[in-house]
Amino acid sequence: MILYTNTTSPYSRLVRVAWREKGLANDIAEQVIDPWGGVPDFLRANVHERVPALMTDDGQGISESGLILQWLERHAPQPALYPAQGLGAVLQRAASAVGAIDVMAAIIISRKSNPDFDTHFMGQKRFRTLSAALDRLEGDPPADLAESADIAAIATAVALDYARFRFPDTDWLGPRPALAAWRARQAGRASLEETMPFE
Ligand SMILES: N[C@@H](CCC(=O)N[C@@H](CS)C(=O)NCC(=O)O)C(=O)O
Repeated sequence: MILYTNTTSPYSRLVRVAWREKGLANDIAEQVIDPWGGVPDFLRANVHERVPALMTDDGQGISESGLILQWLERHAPQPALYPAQGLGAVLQRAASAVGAIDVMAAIIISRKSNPDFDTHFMGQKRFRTLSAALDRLEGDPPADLAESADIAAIATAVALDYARFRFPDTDWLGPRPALAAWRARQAGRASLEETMPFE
């Protein structure tokens, strides 16, 4: 199996962390590519030319991080990304975290076509909802990865690290002590350490 990825993409990191938490890191070849570079094998895996994209051993090209995670959960059910017990609460937290990732990615992309995006009313909405999502997680943080390596915990770690990576001038965790303590407890987790974003 090949996972097309890059070193900055938070969507790719969701999949890369989940893969490691399931103990399958050796079952997959990660290929770092430039999604703007027209790499032919990658285009076969994802017609939309975005990372992550998975090419399975039987030649199925699966893109969209959420769909790849569904495939992964069937392929290796434990530890569960979507645990049967408390599923609603896990998905509610995951929605806040994945939504925060979407908002940050939207800001980065929108800045490319509109340098004033941050002050545009759409930009202001994006930053407002990003803060609201983190506030919600502050009030109801996920379980630690050591307890439950579920989609809420993985997505929260990816969102917090992406916020620090892309928006380093903002103190995201200072005003959110519960989330700060939560992230500190995940320090040293191999799945996170091996996938920290870098340019
Ligand atoms: N909804 C997709 C989003 C994937 C995505 O936007 N990936 C970005 C990198 S973070 C990308 O490849 N961008 C290249 C492009 O937009 O052409 C997912 O969940 O996988």
